[in-house]
Amino acid sequence: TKRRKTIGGNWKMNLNRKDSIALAEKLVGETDMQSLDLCIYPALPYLDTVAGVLAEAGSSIKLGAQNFHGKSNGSFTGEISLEMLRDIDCQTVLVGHSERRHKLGESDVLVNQKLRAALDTGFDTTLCIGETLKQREADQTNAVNTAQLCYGLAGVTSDQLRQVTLAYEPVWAIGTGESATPEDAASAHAAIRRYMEFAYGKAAAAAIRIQYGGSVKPDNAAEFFAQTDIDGALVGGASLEAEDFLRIIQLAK
Ligand code: G2H
Repeated sequence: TKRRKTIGGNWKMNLNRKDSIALAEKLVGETDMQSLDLCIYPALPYLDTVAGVLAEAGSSIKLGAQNFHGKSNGSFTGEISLEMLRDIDCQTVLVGHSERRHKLGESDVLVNQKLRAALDTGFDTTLCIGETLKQREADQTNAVNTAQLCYGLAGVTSDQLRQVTLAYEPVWAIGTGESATPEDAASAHAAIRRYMEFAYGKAAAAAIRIQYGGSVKPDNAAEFFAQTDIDGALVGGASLEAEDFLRIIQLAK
């Protein structure tokens, strides 16, 4: 099966208003999106501003939110709803990023609630999964990924699965400069696809896209993209510099 590659730029809690605009402007100028899907995830306060940059350029880069609350409105001080995100032309969201699981205490149950709320509201959703160093050393990589998929996707129908992209991000490789070897990543991706086949059948497993994430850079991206089960990347650090990110996009084409 030929799957269209998909690249995400997760800006995390970085860049101010001016730098967010500047980066978005550089990206819209230079991306031809015929052959892949591209999405950027600016910090929440600048989503609307970046949406303006994308709209003005008629860009097909998708706007994504790094976080959101699953309820549509109400007394949830400090939270932002999917309806609000849709109102500012945000089309896609991240769920289950390891930083939210491990630094901000998001459980599998919460990840599942958020994922289903996003799918029900019509958002495309990237579900992130991945093992910690301790779990990898205990040979639990595939067991952890399978459990996170099983909990994360509970109640998600085959129809809804078309709105889902997966991102495999080994926690020990995130922002550490330490990336998994392409072979390690490929074997985790293959196991993830096997689980998806078990859960949703052959066709759905062949169609779903699995991004790799964790210190992807211009000089290692090509090796990841060359693996059959790796369908793109979720890029953090290297998405903050237009030149690096554009290089990675180029390599995915
Ligand atoms: C993994 C990745 C983007 P980085 O979190 O989600 O970040 O490329 O900085 O490791």
